[in-house]
Amino acid sequence: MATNQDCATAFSQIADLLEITGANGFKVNAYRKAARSCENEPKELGKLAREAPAELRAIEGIGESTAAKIVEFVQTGQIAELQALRLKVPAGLPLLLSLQGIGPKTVKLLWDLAHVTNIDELRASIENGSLATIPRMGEKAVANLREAVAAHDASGSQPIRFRLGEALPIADAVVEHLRTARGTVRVAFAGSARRGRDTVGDLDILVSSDDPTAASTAFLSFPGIKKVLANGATKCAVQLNSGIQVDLRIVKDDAFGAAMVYFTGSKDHNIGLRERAIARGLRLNEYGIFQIAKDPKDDSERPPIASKSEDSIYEALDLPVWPPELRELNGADLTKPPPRLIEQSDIRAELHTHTTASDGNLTIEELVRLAKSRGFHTIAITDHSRASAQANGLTVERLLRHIDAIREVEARVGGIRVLAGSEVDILADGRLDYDDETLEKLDVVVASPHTALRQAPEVATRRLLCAIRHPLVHILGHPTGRIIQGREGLSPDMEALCNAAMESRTALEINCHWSRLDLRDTHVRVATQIGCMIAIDCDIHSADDADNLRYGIATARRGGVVAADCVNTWNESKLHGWLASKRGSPRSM
Ligand code: DGT
Ligand code: CA
Ligand code: CA
Ligand code: ZN
Repeated sequence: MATNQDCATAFSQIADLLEITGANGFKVNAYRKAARSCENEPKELGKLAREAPAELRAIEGIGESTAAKIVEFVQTGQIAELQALRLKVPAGLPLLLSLQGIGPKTVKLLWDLAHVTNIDELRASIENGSLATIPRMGEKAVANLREAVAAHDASGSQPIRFRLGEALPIADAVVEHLRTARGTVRVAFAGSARRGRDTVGDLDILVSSDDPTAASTAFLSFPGIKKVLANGATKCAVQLNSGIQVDLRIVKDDAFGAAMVYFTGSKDHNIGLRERAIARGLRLNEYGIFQIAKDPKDDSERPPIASKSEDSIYEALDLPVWPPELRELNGADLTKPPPRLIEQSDIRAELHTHTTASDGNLTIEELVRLAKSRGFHTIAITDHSRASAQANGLTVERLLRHIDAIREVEARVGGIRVLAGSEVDILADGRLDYDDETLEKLDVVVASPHTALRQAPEVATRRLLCAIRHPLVHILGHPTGRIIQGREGLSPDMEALCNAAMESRTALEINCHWSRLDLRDTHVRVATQIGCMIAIDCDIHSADDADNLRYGIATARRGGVVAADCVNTWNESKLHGWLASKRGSPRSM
């Protein structure tokens, strides 16, 4: 079945091939836009194509022709235009697009003028010098291509992406390493890592320095480098033992802000900024914003209007400063002020944790002390229910004794509210794993799917709606059950879930573990647009898990969550008021 990602991939392949074959730019852009729309679309395109194809056209970026192609793809598994385009170009040519920094324009140039049709021919034409004789192929362009081929040879052809929780600690370590180097002024990471994407292709580190050689030497002394891919005056790239590539850019401190904007991306956001600049008679690049010279022959260096800080770049374009996590939305109106997004310091409660009673490795007391050390006013203990046998889920009898133990620790430790809860399995048919009489005894109920994660979307939607509407459930835990790079999980109708969650005042969880990040960013966006409540929880099994909060916060920010949307930011009385509203008689203090 064609997933949204499959549709997106097909459209961007069409766009690439059209561009390589010299098609009209409008057509190319229409397919690129359609690809991004498919990727960001929370509804299932396959389902729409089958059940309500007319609705496809209502999606921003999907027109008559692209809508028809989605239907064709869903019905036949193929798109005739894509097949036809593939026949028009040599088979090895599209693979050149997988080289870093090589777009369809370059591929077209290589094919038209250098008669390069695959990577081997490209490598040969660089080495024998024939490429350098082609018009429009400057020394720098050839050097970039050489670097790209070398990177391809080093990493193999399969681009691997790293999960946010694997990549960010490395980014932090590289930044820290460079901070202490001689001559470095400002150091930061940019790219998709800064935008908080759930996976990143490579890390992009930026450093400003008066002494570029010292900066690159320091970078190349970072421990764990497997291979140096590039080593230039302003640009280095390495591959670490873990396989991740780290790009370093060295800039003058005056240009740090402009470079941060450029290398944070996303590419789409950069394009939006650049169009805005052009419309105002300005030029924007990684060095700054410049006035365009009136006389085209006047190419004297002028100082930029803005370049030192990111804020100054946005100000010069008369735009609000966009948080990195939102520099992604295609078709977003850049002039519309973005919301004041939630921050990690807004979090004051953790509502999803496991102790040694089920599959955690902390005791109740250790968890409570951990939460106190974070300054939280509330922590919920939510061990697994009995159906999660592999996780040592609690029988009703064990649960009742566990509640007593939780009350005892709360009284003994003091200074923090400790909630007796459960992470109750949502069974395949939507029933919960404990009966209502048992659930009523709990202060907080997180209901989560753990099994039957390959259900058809309609079945999954019905199942999760049961849990959301259950009057004793507070939070829907990791709603889709996806594991990034592990399993797809459920694909429920997110809009239906969010509408029901809104009505029943049930919160939808963003599970902070970097292998889950579930809800994912696009789902969170649907939730915030509908206005439903979000829980951001670490699903703590061991002390380290509490540090995953930053990944959940990044995902929340990408979805446009503001503090008030998130129950974990509420003060004690508001949070406990909501929890008690789903119980007949609130527990007396
Ligand atoms: P990744 O590494 O695949 O997860 O995604 P990014 O966004 O980190 O992409 P990367 O590492 O290729 O480039 C970092 C940023 O540099 C990117 O977000 C925007 C900027 N950039 C790179 N290439 C281009 C380009 O051709 N045009 C524009 N406007 N910006 C670019
Ligand atoms: Ca990157
Ligand atoms: Ca990069
Ligand atoms: Zn769970």
